[in-house]
Amino acid sequence: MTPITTQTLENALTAKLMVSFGKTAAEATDGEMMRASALVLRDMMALREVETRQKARQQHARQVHYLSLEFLMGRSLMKNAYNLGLLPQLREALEHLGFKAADIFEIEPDAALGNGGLGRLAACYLDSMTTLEIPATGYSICYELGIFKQKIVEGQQVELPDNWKDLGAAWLMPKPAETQEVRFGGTVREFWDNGHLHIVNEDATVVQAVPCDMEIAGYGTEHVNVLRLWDARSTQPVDMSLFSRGEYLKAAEDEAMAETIAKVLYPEDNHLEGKSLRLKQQYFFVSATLQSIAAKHTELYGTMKNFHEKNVIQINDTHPALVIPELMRILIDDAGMDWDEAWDITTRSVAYTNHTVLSEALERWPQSLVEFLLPRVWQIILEISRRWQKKVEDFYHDPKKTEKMAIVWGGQVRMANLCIAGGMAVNGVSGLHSEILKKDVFRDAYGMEPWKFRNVTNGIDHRRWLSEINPGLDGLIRDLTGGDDYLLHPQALKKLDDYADDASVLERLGAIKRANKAAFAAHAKKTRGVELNPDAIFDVQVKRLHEYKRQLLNVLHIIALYQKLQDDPNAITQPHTFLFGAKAAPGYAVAKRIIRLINSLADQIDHDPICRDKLQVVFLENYRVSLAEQLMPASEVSQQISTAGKEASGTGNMKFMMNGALTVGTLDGANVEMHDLLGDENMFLFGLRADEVEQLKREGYVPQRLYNRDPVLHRCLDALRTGFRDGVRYDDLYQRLLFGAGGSPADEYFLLADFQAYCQAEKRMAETYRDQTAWNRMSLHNIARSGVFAADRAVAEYADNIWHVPHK
Ligand code: 26V
Repeated sequence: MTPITTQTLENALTAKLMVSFGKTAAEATDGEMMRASALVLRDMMALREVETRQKARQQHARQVHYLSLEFLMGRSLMKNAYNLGLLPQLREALEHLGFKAADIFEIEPDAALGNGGLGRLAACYLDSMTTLEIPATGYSICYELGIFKQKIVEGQQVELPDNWKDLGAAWLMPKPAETQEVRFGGTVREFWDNGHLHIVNEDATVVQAVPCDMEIAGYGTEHVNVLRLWDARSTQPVDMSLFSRGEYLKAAEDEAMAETIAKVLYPEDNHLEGKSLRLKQQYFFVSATLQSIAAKHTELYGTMKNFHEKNVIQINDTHPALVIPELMRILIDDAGMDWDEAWDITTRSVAYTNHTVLSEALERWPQSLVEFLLPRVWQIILEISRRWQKKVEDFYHDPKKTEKMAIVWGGQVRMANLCIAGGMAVNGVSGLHSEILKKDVFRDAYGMEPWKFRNVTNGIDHRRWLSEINPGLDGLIRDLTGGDDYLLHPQALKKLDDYADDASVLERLGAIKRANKAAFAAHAKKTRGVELNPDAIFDVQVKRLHEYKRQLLNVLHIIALYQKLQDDPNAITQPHTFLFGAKAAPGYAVAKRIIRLINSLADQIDHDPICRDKLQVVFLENYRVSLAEQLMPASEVSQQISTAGKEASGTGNMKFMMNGALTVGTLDGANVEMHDLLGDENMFLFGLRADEVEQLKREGYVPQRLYNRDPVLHRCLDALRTGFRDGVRYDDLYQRLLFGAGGSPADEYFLLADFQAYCQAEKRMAETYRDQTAWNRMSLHNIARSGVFAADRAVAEYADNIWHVPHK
């Protein structure tokens, strides 16, 4: 392939501006230039995608289909230019044409079609699947509105709609010719025709699913995959002739249903609300996806009998679990197979990843809703459930186990059990999490079918999360490892360990961090008007707000520090800045209270002259992928302080580590694996272990005792009740911790139990920080050992152990 020069790119941009917007470069706005850039790159990727697809077809390669209700893609312009090897040329071309490249990158909205970890993981995996040259497709919904934009008004979260498509749609290629029809409701009718039994869904509401494809370029390869996002449309515009036939209302209803399905991403994370629209979304995208896969497969092979040989369907949590009965439906009703053959194919095609052990997040749907909305799928689920139950009974002869493992029980459909029954593999996302699945959450299923259970520890796209966003560190790595080998072989980062005693390297590493902090401070000043001291420790907790993630524990420690400072203004010598970023699910009242508390505390400290140049708290509004990209390179301390056993893996922890931040954390999720690599000496570990948490729960945990015994804790909890200078009191949070409320037990997540240990860990951290050489050495070891947390490694494990597909 001939390399693309700045000049070629410049010409392409000029032409694109002209053709698509009727503008010259001099007339175009930043937004138009961003879209023109996207279109130019999209054209290049589209060509390669056709070639990739043709090659896979010729080779009859096995295809991976990655189904997820969420893909938290973030911005794509810099990423695609980077992967296509065009970033320097694009920058130059933009500047030549009179634009500031940084402004063009900055104007792109995040494609925020996800809540947090689960959605971002899917985005990282698309990059790796493509880079590893795996023929893979991602599938999701083309939500009109992504995760809400967060504003903080008088300390409180306000949600605004995230209209990302105005500029973001430049990446999308509608493929109306590949539209699928998805049917809801109606009745199931069986009839015989010429000796064949036919099953049809009559009087159903039909919604059209129109694919909008987003091209995904890999790094260092011509391979291009696709993220297929389904848009919902009504079958036809409301037809007035239906009116006279009394069908007008039905038509109007269909249109209303179609319009709402792809409207908005559900903003709950780790909490299920059994809303019928959510179930419609799930079936809509599952059915459209499977029909399109089946159509392509049949076109190529003329049969569905070898479906499992040529396709593997990975489902991201249980949200796409309806693939199991839907594939059964297609194989039985459309392809004419009998039950056993269809079941054999289905159970060799689908694999399930679990991402949470929180019981409130395990999906259960009311049977009445499934029955009403998806009558044929319901019949199939019932039959799957009946057969599974018989198998369990025959194996265990234990009614308790029968109940626990049931798919349909007590008027509910339990999606996780459906996935275990209908899948060939079930995996957790970190070593600890996968063990908990086997020992606890899915214990009985593991006892019956142990071969299905695996672990694949999560990983992140290290090209985006290190090389692209942290050019200073990327430069150092290239110098020390002798080039850019680490981009495709992340384990090459290990070589950095050799420089642990090289003073000049450690100093350079420190200088890079200092420059990144200054850059972040400048960005924060410009975009939010907050003043950050780049000489303070940047101590960061950014993630969704949830009680189990224990942002409140972080707050309690800061209150303790603040009170210490009241007693002795010289208690802190090293300036310390605590940064928070977190969205709360709109219906999660406690989470919203904690956001308000962080803002109350920030305001209090801000207005107290004692704290000047010593202590600062900042709540960063609207935390999202593009903000994380600014923040990770500037962070020094990574707060990963969830109650042990609750965080399935975490992936933010990996991003911090790769950018040289040191972790203050519990032995939870992938922190355990980080600790295995780093040892006690390179991270600040504290708190109860997962088994100790369980033991304490069994023995009876009484947080009040700790409150009565520990005067520091006592005083800091009392501060919640007294409230802050803004006049807001947090008696509700105090009550929750000491007495429990609304059905949840006192201090459900063991903050008080870990409080002292946490304060000590923070103290050790701050003391270590005084010795910058020691700090930088620890930081270097963190970067050096972060290679295993590359998504390339994780995807290769999926490919080898679950999908059985070859890869680069
Ligand atoms: C559940 C629900 C329930 C219905 C409404 C929408 C919704 C959205 C998400 C979820 C489950 C979220 C589970 C999740 O995000 N888990 C996170 O997955 C990360 C990637 O594996 C992992 O690093 C985090 O530890 C885990 O919390």
